[in-house]
Amino acid sequence: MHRRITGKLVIATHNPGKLAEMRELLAPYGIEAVSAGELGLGEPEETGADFRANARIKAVAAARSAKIPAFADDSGLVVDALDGAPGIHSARWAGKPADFSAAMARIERLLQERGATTPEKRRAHFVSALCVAWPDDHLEEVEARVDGTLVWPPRGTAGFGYDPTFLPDGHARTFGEMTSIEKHGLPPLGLGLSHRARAFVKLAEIALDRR
Ligand code: ITT
Repeated sequence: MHRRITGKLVIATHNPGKLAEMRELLAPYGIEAVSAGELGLGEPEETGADFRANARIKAVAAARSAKIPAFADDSGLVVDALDGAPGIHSARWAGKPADFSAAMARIERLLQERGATTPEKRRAHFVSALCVAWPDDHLEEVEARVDGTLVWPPRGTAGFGYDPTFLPDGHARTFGEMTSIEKHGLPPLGLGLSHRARAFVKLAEIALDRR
């Protein structure tokens, strides 16, 4: 049985770009959202083997500490020519403090080494696994992806992370050149464009009531 999300929710992320997007996605549903940072929650170690497992680790840890339902996203960029890297290690490739220019340059260097110079050889997708966990360990989990190609040099300053290098299929602008509304591509204007928005549309279907 699916469970509806009502009342207060902690957004279990320490990534400001994601936090902003997750708040925007929740906005039409009348959910009061507080962030893990505002509650002073720690960051659990992401020891899962895939996106879904890591989203679950983050949501369960936050729900148990905060004693209210928690919403987590685990996401990343999966590059075909790099055998799926950086994948679940997408944040780690940027180092600490995060330097995504360096991470995008590293991907480009590896693509060049493999002779991946045409769009067909530069296929990639973003994945987002979303998990909502309740303090009694009930879970709602969804996952989605968006396919595209990697451009070089990076284009645009909007968004976060690898956005400037990712050109979603069917579009002429990278995520870094889109407003957040375009990147989400949500109804009534669209059906969900980004990985996170597509996963969120699935979550809304099973667990959210529009205000
Ligand atoms: P939390 O675990 O605290 O949520 P994080 O940044 O460590 O933050 P992840 O482990 O899920 O999160 O790493 C995902 C990385 O993948 C993120 O840091 C970005 O580099 C990249 N990423 C995910 N979604 C993205 C998006 O919509 N646009 C650009 N890059 C994205």
